Amino acid sequence: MNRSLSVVLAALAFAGLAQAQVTVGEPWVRGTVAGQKATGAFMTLTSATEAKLMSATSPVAGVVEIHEMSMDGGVMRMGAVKGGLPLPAGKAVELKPGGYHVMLMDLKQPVKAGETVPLSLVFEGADKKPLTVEVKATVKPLGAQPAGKAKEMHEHMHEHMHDHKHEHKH
Ligand SMILES: [Cu+2]
Repeated sequence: MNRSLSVVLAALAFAGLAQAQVTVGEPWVRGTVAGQKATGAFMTLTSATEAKLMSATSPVAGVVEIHEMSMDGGVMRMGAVKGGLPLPAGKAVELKPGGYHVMLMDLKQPVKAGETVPLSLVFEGADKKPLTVEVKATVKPLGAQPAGKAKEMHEHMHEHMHDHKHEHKH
């Protein structure tokens, strides 16, 4: 083996050890109806080493943000997570309705149940190097219970209103 090749291999081995490793469990996206411009993507993130979810992109959305929902004086608010979503080493962090989520905005088309939505998730480990993980999220129907159509619509309207409350700073 010549000298320069062994140097390259050593560098690769080092990069492999230092880079963050993140497992993405059960990614899904909430389905939308015609005219709806925003929805959420949910999943479980587990990083082997301490890391942060910094950003995400998707071909179906013009703008993607990492959001958190919180109660503020009895009012549900959501907004962008500043400085990235922290992922402690070896601990599963759940992105779920009512909590952290990946917000897909400026949707280019409705996303329908049964389809898959590609997402590129960008993480940053302690080494500050970006790590991109590609996932395919399954689209789930808007409301789960088939009996509650009216309720479903009601809930949907609420969500829609929440969507419009986003502070867009383009
Ligand atoms: Cu949101």
